[in-house]
Amino acid sequence: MKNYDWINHVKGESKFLDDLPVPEGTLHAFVFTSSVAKGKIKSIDTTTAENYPGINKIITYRDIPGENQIGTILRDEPLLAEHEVDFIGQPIAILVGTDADVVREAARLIKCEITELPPIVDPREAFEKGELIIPPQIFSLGNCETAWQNCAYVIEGSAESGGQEHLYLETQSAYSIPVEGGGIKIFSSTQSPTAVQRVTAGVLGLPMHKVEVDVLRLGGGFGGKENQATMWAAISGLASFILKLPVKIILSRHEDMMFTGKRHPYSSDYKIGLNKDGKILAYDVQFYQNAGAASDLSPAILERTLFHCTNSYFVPNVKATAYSCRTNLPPNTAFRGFGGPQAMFVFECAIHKAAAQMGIDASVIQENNLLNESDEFPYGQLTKNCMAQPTWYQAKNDFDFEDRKKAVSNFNSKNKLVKRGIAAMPICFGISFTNTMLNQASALVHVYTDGSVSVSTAAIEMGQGVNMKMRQVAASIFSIDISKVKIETTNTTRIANTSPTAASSGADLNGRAVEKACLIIFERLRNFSASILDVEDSNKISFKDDSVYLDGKTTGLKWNDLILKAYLKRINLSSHAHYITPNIHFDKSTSKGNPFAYHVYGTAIIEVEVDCLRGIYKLLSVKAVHDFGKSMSPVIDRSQAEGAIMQGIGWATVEELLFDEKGKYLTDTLSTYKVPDVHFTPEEMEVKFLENNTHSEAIFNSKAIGEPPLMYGIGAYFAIANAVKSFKTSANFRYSLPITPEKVLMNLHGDKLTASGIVSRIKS
Ligand code: MTE
Ligand code: LUZ
Ligand code: MOS
Repeated sequence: MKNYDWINHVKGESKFLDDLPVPEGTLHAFVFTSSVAKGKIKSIDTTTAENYPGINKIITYRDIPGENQIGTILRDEPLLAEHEVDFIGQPIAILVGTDADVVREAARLIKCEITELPPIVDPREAFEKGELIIPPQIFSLGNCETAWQNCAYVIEGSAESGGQEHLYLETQSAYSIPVEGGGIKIFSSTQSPTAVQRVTAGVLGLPMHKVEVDVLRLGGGFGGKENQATMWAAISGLASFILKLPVKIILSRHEDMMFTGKRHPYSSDYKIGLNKDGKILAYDVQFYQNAGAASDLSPAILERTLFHCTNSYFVPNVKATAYSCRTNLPPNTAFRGFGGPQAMFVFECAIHKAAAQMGIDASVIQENNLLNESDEFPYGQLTKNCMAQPTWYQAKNDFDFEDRKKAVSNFNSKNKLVKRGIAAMPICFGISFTNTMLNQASALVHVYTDGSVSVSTAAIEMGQGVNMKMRQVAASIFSIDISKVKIETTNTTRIANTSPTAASSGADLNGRAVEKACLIIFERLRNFSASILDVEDSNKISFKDDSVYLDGKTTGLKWNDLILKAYLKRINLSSHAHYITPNIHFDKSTSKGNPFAYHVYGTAIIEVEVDCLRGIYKLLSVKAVHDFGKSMSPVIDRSQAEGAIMQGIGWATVEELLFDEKGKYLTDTLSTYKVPDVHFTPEEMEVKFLENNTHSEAIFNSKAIGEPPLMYGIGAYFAIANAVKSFKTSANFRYSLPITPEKVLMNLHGDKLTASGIVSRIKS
């Protein structure tokens, strides 16, 4: 099943927000933002800017008719700064004018005096100063304190992981028009139309039914539009509401990179204990999350970090503590993996360091500790249909892991300046929003009198192919050709109270809702068919290939004719359905429960080659055995896996997000922030489907695919680290992700380079 969207993307025919035709007189908005990371606003003078030709209005917090608040989990983020600023790029005023250039030119004419205060950019410093977003969160299993004494090896260390820019192709954008009755309609590039609706209604002081949000598709979200599209939608909504005219805002790439939050950098300490056979007995870890200046989704991300602190391993004694630290960076936010990758990296560092001390390969410890059936996670859930070992052993066999390891060490013994490295990376990712309440979705299905079908859901199409999957569900329930099914825009008037399309659960949740809604109509049609065919038992009726069958034989009655007949007999051809994930619960007070519908597993093997003179490297191969369940669309799912792997490798290797001690991003352009390009992709990439999977929790026995494969990318870090170690066994580097060529060079020759004064800038 191909994804029809792709054809339109390639032809340039797909529409994105900025392609929507707008009425004449549409205004453009831009923001005047803080240039300092922490300070008190002394004065603001907008008169010169206001008189600039083409400017209609400059809006400050005083003009907000409702509440100046966009926080969702916690109410700690103003839409427009009032008296204080907390990060560079924080909006202070909105400029509205006749075109996109005019508002930007006028922004430079605003005079704002800010008394600078010392900012915090380091999460550990924030922790020390008591700047926590929420109280410390702890997950524990067994008893760590008493377990250490049974350990033959106890290894301690720390690990750093950097942020990551989402780099969705379509930048943050929104367009609002005033509608009759004092309401507004917002077109937004958001993963969460309901968040946009609720927050904008609050800002405007309107009931939610006066704010309609419509989303056609996103040019990528990757989590960056789960919460942070809301600010830009609220800005255009506010401007449009005040001026009673359509207002559009589209950020440039540079603005988007400067103003918006990223993946959270983490700084962590760990202690791991193993017995003499290499079984992990205890793990104690502290995570310091760099949350940025407001809570955004940080508490939920922090929690997912804890949920994934032992990756795909069984550890009987665990204590994991997590701190969400308030700093003066733009609020960090959801990013594919949602705190999971950060946690899994730390555990892999612990294994890697332990292996080095024990004089064995890390893969020995990995294999020795993989989750088994009915093992307990630190949050009390037991594994079920656990595929940690099946994926590991299939990868090991299919990709000749033992032979490849030998080939790598052979290569290394023969080559002096070029070294190879290999690493395995198993993953385990929990599927469901960890906030149980969010695991709901609904669908609205209409069958029109010509037999064509319209489907609305809460799912947002952002390139991941969810619309195609929804079409497949409807077409398959009705047994009609997929061309008869259309997926509508995601719209809060048609589908209310939507959860964000996130947590990889878009297809799972919305697919089930579509299935339910279609089945309701299907049952009506089956009963109706039975009545017109004069059959008593409607179970004898089935649908196949756009036709009605009786006892498995065709009746000559076509879908289109059936629908028209049903309409004439006043049969209801529309249905709405609501789905909730069954049997999930989580008690926040004890941090125990059954939060996930199921887990996704897999194992990747990554091989790299490092030029040990220059520190540069290339990816030779990435091979994974992934647990797809029974894929609904192997083409889409494979492409999701490959894309996620490259995004994960980018995070682990070349994507380095730097900021200075004054809270200013140093990498807010594409000339300073490196993302993997086509030349960087491995020469060989293979994603195999795990054989013999019997999983059956999600729609049509499929499994969520969006986020889990990103975490294979962590393996690239260790493959490179291993290559470096084989050049310089004494290399005793800090675990600091991403492992950029710069860091590789410093690990290889840092002592000499520093001594010769070549390097002053690079610290790690
Ligand atoms: N794939 C593309 N092409 N673009 C995206 O923005 N977002 C990812 C993933 N794959 C994304 C993507 C993220 S962060 C999530 S949570 C899932 O898609 C969301 O979609 P799903 O729930 O339908 O898998
Ligand atoms: N968003 C959220 C998420 O609100 N809760 C989650 O558990 C989650 N997980 C992954 C990505 N987004
Ligand atoms: Mo994805 S981080 O759940 O949007």
